[in-house]
Amino acid sequence: MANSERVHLFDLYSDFTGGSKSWSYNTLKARAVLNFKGIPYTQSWVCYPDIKLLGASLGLPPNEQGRAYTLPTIVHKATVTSTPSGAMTDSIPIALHLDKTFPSPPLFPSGDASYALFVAVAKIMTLIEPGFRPFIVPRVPGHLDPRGKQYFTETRSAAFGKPLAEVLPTDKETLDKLWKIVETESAPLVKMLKGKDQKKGPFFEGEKAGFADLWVACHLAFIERFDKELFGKFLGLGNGEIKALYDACLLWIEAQGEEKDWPIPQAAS
Ligand SMILES: N[C@@H](CCC(=O)N[C@@H](CS)C(=O)NCC(=O)O)C(=O)O
Repeated sequence: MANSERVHLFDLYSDFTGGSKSWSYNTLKARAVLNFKGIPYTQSWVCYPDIKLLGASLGLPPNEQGRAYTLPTIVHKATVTSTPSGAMTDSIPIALHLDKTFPSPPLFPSGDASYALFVAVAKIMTLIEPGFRPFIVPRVPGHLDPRGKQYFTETRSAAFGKPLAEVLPTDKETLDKLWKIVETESAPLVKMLKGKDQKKGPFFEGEKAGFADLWVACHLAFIERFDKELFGKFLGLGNGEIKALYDACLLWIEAQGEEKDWPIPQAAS
């Protein structure tokens, strides 16, 4: 049976517990799709410097853009044929593959229109992100294991061009400027969620949830894990539309697969 073997999800380690353990909006995207569709899966937690070794050990080709190996990665030998190990990586291709393999419920309930909606929502999230990223990224290392913490601090300090600790905004002018970005760029999302007169339901498509909803919820969860105050401000946007969306998606964000050890050769630290 093609689908009887469980999917395995590689997620990033954190010291958060229970439904909050998964924190990266990228890995959450794959997790949310598995949970949304009720696909049985196993999971294991990976330390940052081991992601590359994991990818190589699974025979994955390096990514063409960005870092060579990234999570989320899944293994599902029964349906992934692009690698002999049954591994594939990258959150959107994973979501599309799972949607094809496990069609119900659909990630795009109105077909092409839902896909177009997702593309627009994802673009809007990239516009909002500069408003919250500086609050979150500097707080990540405090929740990683020691090797992950060192790797993350080094690589992200290099990406920001200054020590990560100096990225966290503290002065009022910067705080106001960043919040203005959030308010301005999230206004279309609030408007879309509010809808016209008769709109019912907390999702972009009313009562039908889809990938666009999960996408936003994954970003909100990322903020929630590290900055409860900022998260509260997000939930207060509009007239509670964002809060209603998050609350309705929470079960798909928080659900967990069965823990399954997947040993990875250790990188030298
Ligand atoms: N486009 C990729 C991006 C994934 C990504 O950047 N993942 C990060 C974790 S949030 C990662 O694995 N980084 C590896 C590294 O920093 O070495 C996706 O959506 O899957």
